[in-house]
Amino acid sequence: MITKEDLIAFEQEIAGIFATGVIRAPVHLRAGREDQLISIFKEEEIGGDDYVFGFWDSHELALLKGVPRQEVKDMILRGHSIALCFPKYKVLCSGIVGSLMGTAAGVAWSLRNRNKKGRVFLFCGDMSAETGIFHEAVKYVHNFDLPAKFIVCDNGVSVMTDTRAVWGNPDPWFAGTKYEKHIIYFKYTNGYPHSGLGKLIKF
Ligand SMILES: Cc1ncc(C[n+]2csc(CCOP(=O)(O)OP(=O)(O)O)c2C)c(N)n1
Repeated sequence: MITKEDLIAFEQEIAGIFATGVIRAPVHLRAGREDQLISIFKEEEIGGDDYVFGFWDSHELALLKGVPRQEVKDMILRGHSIALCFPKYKVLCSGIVGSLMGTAAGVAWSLRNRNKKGRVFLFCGDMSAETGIFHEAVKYVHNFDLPAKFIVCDNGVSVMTDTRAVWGNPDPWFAGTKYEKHIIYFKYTNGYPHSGLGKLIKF
């Protein structure tokens, strides 16, 4: 079982390697949400049959889903941090905002209609959760009661822009709606900059 210390140490190791300039691609590090992610994986009993969808900040998700540490590290060193994909472990990520919500709903629809085991868990940020495609995917999953949950990790910002100021509301759009049944929401403060280390790394 992956611990909080494992997740922190992994990100610290990647930060150290990134600082040397050997990873010639973007890396997004996260700190401060380890407890929440661990308890979501535990409480939801996310296992081998389940699909995990994530975005540019998915190192922790891959580790928690069971991808071996060395495999995650190798993939990052090869420049794929921003879009980690491990089909064998049902971990699929993309660096494009809003790109996977429809896919996640479609996979949930397919699992249901082919009587397959497994559920879908899509992890995204607070600004991603304000996109139209997120709303559509949640609506579809809700209306057909598909086996999918959307986990919104709210760090308050979209890169460096205040998400709530942009949308003119202190709460996410789904707060207090029927759609919350399919959404897990938590707040955290990221211990790293949005991308990289906040300083110029020369390759
Ligand atoms: C289509 C598209 N537009 C812009 C970007 C650049 N971009 C990457 S992450 C991000 C902010 C997303 O904010 P949020 O969903 O809150 O994610 P988090 O802060 O948790 O990383 C943006 C604008 C992108 N990756 N894809």
